[in-house]
This record gives sequence, C-alpha cells and structure tokens, in this order.
Amino acid sequence: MDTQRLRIAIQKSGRMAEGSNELLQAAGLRLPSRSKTTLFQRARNLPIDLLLVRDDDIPHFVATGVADIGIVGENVYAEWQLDAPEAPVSLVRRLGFSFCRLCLATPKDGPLRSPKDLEGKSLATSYPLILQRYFDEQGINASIMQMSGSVEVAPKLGIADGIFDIVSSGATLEANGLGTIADVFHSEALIIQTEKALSEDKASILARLLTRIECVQASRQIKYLMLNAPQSKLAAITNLLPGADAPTVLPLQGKGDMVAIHAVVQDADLWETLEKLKAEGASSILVTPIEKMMA
Ligand code: PRT
Ligand code: ZN
Repeated sequence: MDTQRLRIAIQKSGRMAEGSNELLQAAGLRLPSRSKTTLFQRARNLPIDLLLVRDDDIPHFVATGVADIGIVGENVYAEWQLDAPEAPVSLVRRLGFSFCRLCLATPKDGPLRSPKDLEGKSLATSYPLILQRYFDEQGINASIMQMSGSVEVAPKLGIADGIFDIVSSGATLEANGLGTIADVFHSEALIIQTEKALSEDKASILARLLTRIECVQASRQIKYLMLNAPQSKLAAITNLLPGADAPTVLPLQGKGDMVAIHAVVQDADLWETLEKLKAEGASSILVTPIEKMMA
C-alpha cells in the first residue's frame, strides 16, 4: 500500500455518507466526482485517498490496515469492539453528527413496560453484543435474535416480543406501534484509527487533517455578531455577549455617541441574547456564519 497517502474509509451511501463527505470537504479535501460504482477516490489537492464502503466493514478495514482511519457510527464501532476486543483500533475524535440512540422498544399496547419485564422474553436486534452487555449489567435473562434489517417489524410478525434498535426521531417506532422502554446507548459519528504505526508522511497528513477538523467543528459553534449601540450602553451590551473575548468597538462616523461592536460569539441560545441586546438599545444587529477559524 502507498506509504505516503493517508487512506480513509467512509460510508459509501447511507446516513453517514453525507456528513462524512461534508466534513472532509470543509477540511479542504477536493474530490473528483463520483458515480454509484465508485469505491475509491483520490483527493486532488492532498495526499489522501477515500475508500467508499459499507459502514459495517469500516472497523475491520481499519483494524487490518486496509484503511488508516475511518469515519463510523459509535454503535457500529462498539458492537465490533465487543466482538473483537483485542483488535488494534482506537477512537480518535467524536464528530458531532449522525446522533442516534439504541433503545429497547416494545408494543405500546402490550404488558412489557420496563426492562425488568423482558425477563425470559425475546428481542430482535442488529446489535446483539451491546444488548447482551446491557442485559448482563441489569441481570436480565432474555433471548436475543439477530436480524440484519427491518428489526421494527419483528414484534408485529410475532417473531420477537420487543426490539433493540436505532432511534432518531422516533417516527419509525411510532409507525410500528412501538414505544421506547429504555435508552441504552448514545451514538454519534467517530473517527477511528489503526493502532499500527503510521509512516511519517501519513502521520503528518493525519495531524494536519485533525487540526483542520477541529477548526471546522469550532467554527460551527460560533457566529460573527455585529451591532450598533450607544457608547453609554457599551458595558451592558458586552456583558451580554456569550463567550465573546475582547469585542472590537469602532466609532460610527456622523452618528453621535453611537459605536459599532463586533464580536465572535457562541451560537447556542443566540436568539435569547439577540432579544436582550435589542432591549438594551442595540440596533442594526447582524449575525453571520464563520467559515474557518484558526486560533
Ligand atoms: O449500507 P450500509 O451498511 O453502509 O448502511 P446501513 O443501512 O447499515 O446504515 P445507515 O446508513 O442506515 O446508518 C448508518 C449510521 O447512521 C448508523 O450506524 C448510525 O450510527 C447512524 N444513524 C443515525 C442512523 C440513524 N440515525 C437512523 N435513524 N442509522 C439508522 N437509522 C434508522 C434506524 O435503523 C430506524 O430504521 O432509521 C430508523 C429510525 O429513525 P427514526 O428517525 O424514525 O427514529
Ligand atoms: Zn450497515
């Protein structure tokens, strides 16, 4: 294998594919266009190649060195680790997208209302090892039936009493007359890496990529805020700016004691802050995204 180009395994298509691609492109990767059959993409501007595969194969590819790193759901990584605890793969970064939960769910109109009710019952799942670990922790004896998809139909077909499956909005459970009785595992997209030593070239490109990803993640949580305010309100207004470090204050030509205030602020709860700023006398308030920020 090429010792100079970092190889990244990502999901070819599915719920992780878009987020993985967007993140890598935001980190500066320029990729050739791809068709449905593309399995390999060579970045045009960086020594990085992408391997486009099924998400379930990603931990194995990283463990065996077919790929150096991978982007995969925590649910897939955790299940695989329970199956291969000695495998040389480690978690490098949490990526903050593809959030979901693994939940126990049972028919809403049935008698199974809590995990303890599952004693002696059967559960269908694509994540048998995570479920078994939970049952062991809880001291519950239940039988686990592995299914590779369409798990939510199992109770209706009479092949299991309940399910253990991925839940995001809850709409799929609802549509199948199922209700959650326990949230067992929380998942998001992760970068995982082989524990085998990387060549110097690969280690250096990985370090650059991870720094860029940190910048992308940091800039997604902040906004650039601009507003005008009377000089007399400066202290009150800057006190309201969430996480703003040393805002810039500029005089406004021909506007008396009015000043312009510019600051980088945290995006969380920004609407509430804007309302308070307005109440303190701020006007012409503008909020813009920050595409890149390097501290
Ligand atoms: O073809 P390949 O094997 O690569 O893909 P896949 O079909 O196995 O996986 P895919 O694309 O469905 O999901 C990839 C990863 O996205 C999962 O491993 C999770 O880490 C993450 N993810 C996030 C989800 C969901 N949200 C999700 N909602 N994976 C699956 N779902 C399914 C779930 O199985 C259920 O059928 O969506 C349904 C529930 O959604 P709600 O919104 O109705 O609750
Ligand atoms: Zn899969």
